[in-house]
Formats: sequence, C-alpha cells, structure tokens
Amino acid sequence: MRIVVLTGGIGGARFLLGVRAYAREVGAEVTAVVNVGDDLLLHGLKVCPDLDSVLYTLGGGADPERGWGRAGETWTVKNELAAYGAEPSWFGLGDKDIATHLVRTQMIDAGYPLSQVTEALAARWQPGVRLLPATDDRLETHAVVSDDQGRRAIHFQEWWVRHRADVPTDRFVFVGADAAKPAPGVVEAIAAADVVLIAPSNPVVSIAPVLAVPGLRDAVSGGPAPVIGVSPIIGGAPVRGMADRCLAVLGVECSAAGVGGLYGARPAGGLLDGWLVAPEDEGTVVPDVTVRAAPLRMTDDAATAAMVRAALELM
Ligand code: GDP
Ligand code: FO1
Ligand code: CA
Repeated sequence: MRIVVLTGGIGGARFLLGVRAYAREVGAEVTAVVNVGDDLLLHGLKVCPDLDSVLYTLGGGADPERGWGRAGETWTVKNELAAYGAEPSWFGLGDKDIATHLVRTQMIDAGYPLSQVTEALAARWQPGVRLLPATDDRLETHAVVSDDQGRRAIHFQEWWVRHRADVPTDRFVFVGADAAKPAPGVVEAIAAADVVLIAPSNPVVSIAPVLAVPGLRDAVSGGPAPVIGVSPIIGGAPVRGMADRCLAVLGVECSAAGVGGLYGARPAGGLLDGWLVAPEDEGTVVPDVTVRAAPLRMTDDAATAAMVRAALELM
C-alpha cells in the first residue's frame, strides 16, 4: 500500500508519527508532501520550518513543548545577534537548529535543489517516510495587511510570529506559486498512491500553499486515489495555533464543517472523498463527502495510528 500525506509542520508531523506507526504495522510506504510557504532567509540562512518540524519530529529530535526546533536547544547565537542589534529580533534560531540551516544553505548555494537537500538531511534523521517539499521553487506565503504603515504584504513569519496573526488582514498570497513546479517525485507519488491523506494541518497557510503549486491540486483531485482529510478543528477551535485567525481572513467558519467545505467534494471540483471529524463534531455535513467521527486528539503514536486507521476506513 502506498500512502501520500499532504502536510504542514507541527500538526502534520504529529499526524505522520501515526501514519508511520500504521504503515509499519501493515507494511505500507509513506510519502509526505510538505509545505514550503513558511520558508525564509534569515541572517543569510535558508530556514524551512515545516520541513524541519517533520524531520525533527519523525527523527526524535523535536522539542516536545514548542513543537518546532530542537529538544535541549541553547540560544547563544540568538543572544549574540541580539547584542549586535541584528534584526529580525522577533524570530529566534537555536544553536542546534542553526547547524541544519548551515548545511542546507551550503547545499542550496552549491546548486542542489531543496528536494535533494531534504534527502541529505533525512539521511541523518531517518524519518522512516519519504519527505518531499511541495516544490523546489520559491513559493512564499505573504499576508496582505493594513496597519499604521498602510496596506502592504508581509512575510508569513512576520504575520505569524511577530504579529501573532493579530493585525487586520485582507488575504494571503503565495508568492511565486504561479511559476512553481511540483518537486521531482511529487506528482508521480500522488499518481501511484492508494490513498491521499490531508493531515490535520492548517488548511489556509499549510495545505493551501501546497495545493497552490500548479499541477499539484489537479494531480490530487484528478488522481486515482481516494482523498481523505482529517479535521484540525475540534469543537469549533483549533487544537493549537491560530487556524481560527487564518480561516477568518477567508471568511470561513472555524469548524470541522467549515474546513471540510473549504476543501470541498471531489465530484464538485473540490478535493475530498472522505472527511474525518472528532466525536465532538459528530453530525457534521459536507455535501457529497463521506463524513465519519473518531477521536482526533494526537496524544501518542497509538492514538494517532488509530486515527489513521479510522481515516482509511473511509476509503
Ligand atoms: P504548523 O505548520 O507548524 O502550523 O503545523 P500544521 O499546519 O501541520 O498543523 C497545525 C494544525 O494542527 C492546527 O490547526 C491544529 O489545530 C492542528 N492540530 C494540532 N494538534 C492536533 C490534534 O491533536 N488533533 C487534531 N485533529 N489537530 C491537531
Ligand atoms: N515560532 C515562534 O513563535 N517564534 C520563533 O522565534 C520561531 C523560530 C523558529 C525557528 C526555526 C523554525 O523551524 C521554526 C520557528 N518557529 C518560531 C516556528 C514557526 O515559525 C511557525 O510555527 C511555523 O512556521 C508555522 O508553521
Ligand atoms: Ca506551517
């Protein structure tokens, strides 16, 4: 069995722990197609938060409380940069994490595409699933905001980390998406999949930028594999993070029904054949989509693998 998972960072990484556990039980192969819209250049370093959250989480090196960055991290470089007044001061790189960015940046500067760099980093972390960036090309999520400096587009990280998503926002733009191509292997993996799972990731700033790569959405919606999504919203609220603020920008209700409707039904030009919601949201209706309820709290690998089993039962 071949499983493809469309995913963002922390929520998607935790979901992948369950997918990997399930896959080990049944002997399935897993390919994760990971968002790159969060990526940024910082102090000359290429930082890929969602890819790193997935690598570190599956490799056993992630900080369990923060969800991003390394466990047992130290912050000497961050403090030294602050002593120089180096900006941005609102985004901190840990010392261990910096080693990842140094290796990645060196390889990118030497001409390797991000997909090959990711493969090289995965040789250390052994995530047990194949990790593919959605694209090797530049694709950056920006938020169009209006504040005392007027109407302007800011990088997703400035919106998310600096402003905590708390600034009047018109819309999101996936800069570069129009000219981006799916990374090598992405379309092939989707075409060969027995099922495509949409992780309980942020639909607006993690999954939408993946689908914004031309050809990728069509590969999923027009492909042979059933597409099953898992709701990141339980009882009308995100389990963590600020998906509620992201959905509000789109005018979409923060609910399992709202996100299911945003993805839409395959027969109606959307993505989903099945939609897994939490017991709290039993009775959710998404027109033309098979909806089922199961516990959706990713408390440990076993609970998350049970979620994956419930999702696959929707096939
Ligand atoms: P990010 O890129 O680091 O923001 O992570 P993702 O986009 O992959 O995932 C963020 C989403 O994961 C949030 O909207 C959360 O609501 C969702 N999430 C986190 N933990 C859980 C959980 O235990 N269950 C479910 N269903 N969703 C979760
Ligand atoms: N999130 C923060 O809230 N503050 C930070 O200083 C920060 C630094 C950081 C460094 C590397 C990395 O991979 C992630 C980092 N994050 C930080 C998390 C990240 O910005 C967001 O959670 C994701 O991009 C949203 O998916
Ligand atoms: Ca993300």
